[in-house]
Amino acid sequence: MDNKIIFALDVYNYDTAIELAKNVGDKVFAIKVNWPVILENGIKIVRDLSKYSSVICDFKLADIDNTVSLITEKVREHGAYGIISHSFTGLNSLKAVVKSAKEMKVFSVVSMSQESYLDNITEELINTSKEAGVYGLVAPGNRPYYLKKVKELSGDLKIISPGVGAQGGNITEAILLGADYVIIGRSIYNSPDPEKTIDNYADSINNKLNK
Ligand code: O7E
Repeated sequence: MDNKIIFALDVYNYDTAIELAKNVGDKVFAIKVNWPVILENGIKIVRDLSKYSSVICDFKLADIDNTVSLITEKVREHGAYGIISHSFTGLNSLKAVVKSAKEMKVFSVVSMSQESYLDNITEELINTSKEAGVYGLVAPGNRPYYLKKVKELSGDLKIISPGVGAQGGNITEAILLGADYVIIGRSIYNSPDPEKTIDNYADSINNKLNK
């Protein structure tokens, strides 16, 4: 079984971030960074973290084409593996992200782990994402109805799913419903032994799926 976890590294402190990346980097598919670590340390931390794992920049881009292109180019310059964009901003904006990303993978949000207005337009968001040429979709691992719906409509696109652990979702259920990778933050970085916690998640997947 290949590695199914994307670690959401939502911490501020540089040393804490690097230490966690060092300890768990080879046990996860990728590390996802969001504003907490970037606002404190700047985009340069992406290069430092990339020594230990592929890095996905979760900036949930939502702006006009020129602005999202400028941000995407900067992220690419720092060696990120992937970037996350919203898709409600429409085809033009999302296409601009895909174009500027070049070899970087683009994931677009089509449904969130908490109820949102996206729930009314998930199907349109998937169609827009497909037309823009994204690599994958973000769909909730803790809301089975929406994850299933996204899986049914996603075609060949990868699905990455937050909401497992602290937000109540179950890792094996999310994978069985169609998540290719699950995004997990607090229940790993707040645990007394993050490495062991990841091993336990991996064991629960193996036990359930290899039966
Ligand atoms: O709840 P946690 O601590 O396991 O962290 C979940 C992470 O997933 C956190 O970084 C949060 O910003 C992100 N996330 C959601 O929780 N819900 C969503 O709908 C979308 C995301 C997300 O990661 O979107 C881009 C992939």
